[in-house]
Amino acid sequence: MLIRIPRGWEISEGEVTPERVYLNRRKFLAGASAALAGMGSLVVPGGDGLARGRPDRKDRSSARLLPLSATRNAEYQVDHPITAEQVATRFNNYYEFTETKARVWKLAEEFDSRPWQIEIKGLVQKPRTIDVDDLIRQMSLEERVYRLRCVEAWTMFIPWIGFPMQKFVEWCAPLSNARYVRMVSFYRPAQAEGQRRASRYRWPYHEALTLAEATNELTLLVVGMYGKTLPNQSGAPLRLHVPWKYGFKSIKAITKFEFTDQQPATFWNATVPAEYDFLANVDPAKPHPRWSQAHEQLVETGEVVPTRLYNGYEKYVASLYK
Ligand SMILES: Nc1nc2c(c(=O)[nH]1)N[C@H]1C(S)=C(S)[C@@H](COP(=O)(O)O)O[C@H]1N2
Ligand SMILES: [Mo]
Repeated sequence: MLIRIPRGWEISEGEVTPERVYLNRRKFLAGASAALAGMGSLVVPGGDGLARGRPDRKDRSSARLLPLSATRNAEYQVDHPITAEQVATRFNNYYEFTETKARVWKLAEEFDSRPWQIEIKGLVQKPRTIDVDDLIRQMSLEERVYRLRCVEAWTMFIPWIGFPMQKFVEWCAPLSNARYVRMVSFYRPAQAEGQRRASRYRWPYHEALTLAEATNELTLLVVGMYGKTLPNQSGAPLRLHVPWKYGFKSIKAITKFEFTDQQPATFWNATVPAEYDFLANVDPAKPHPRWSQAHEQLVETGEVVPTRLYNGYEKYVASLYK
């Protein structure tokens, strides 16, 4: 059975068949392994798991990935082999850089993702700014394998390393009238060519969750993947992953958390309100206006499988939407 999956989820972009995606995949995999062979090892042993703020270029860009160890949490597994690292880190949506998935990793290579300050503001006891590595040191890290289901109907299985957003929210100490958490990414046109183009996008990328969603046990703030620090193309130094929602909710490169009592605007909803809603929960019965959401394609194998309500996480989250 063939479904047509959209290539970008841009109105201007066409759609491609799974065969075409498969061919592209083989092409980018070949390119990726050649690049890896030329670079030597990406991992520098002997790190303490956190990128320290040294001033040389490679440290600033997070291009130098450091080993990051965290115990795998057995509660959060998938019924499918993990997606190969070279696939997950060479097929990205990150419109600050480009709308072409296979080019993101290259264009993001020089991005300065360290040092990195994170601002916490709004309805909290004490607004503050903290360096990302100081924050990470205060959280205990774990590994969780989650499904990542893009609204474009493709899926990967990724071993993230991070900490529950619930712990982070507790640490922020929101006031009792806080109802939402708004998250904002960076605005740096000099380093991100997608932000230099005249476009209809309202940079910086911004997203939000209800406080109940942010403190659900599944919601993870991510600082690493595949046993290493997060590469730039995957959202270094800090991103979100909410596995029961379409991937666009999982904002990358977060610079700001703001607690509010009103529902914040979100990037894709503001751009195309008829197509992307605030909740964006994975739901096979609710088609996108331009394509079905009943099935999805596994990026690595090309296999097409049925989509599950809440991306298979119904038992954790269904009660949020009663
Ligand atoms: N800042 C930012 N975050 C973002 C995006 C983006 O363009 N910019 N794309 C989103 C989309 S559509 C998806 S599917 C996931 C993709 O994450 P991945 O590239 O690690 O697979 O990131 C999300 N987070
Ligand atoms: Mo996506």
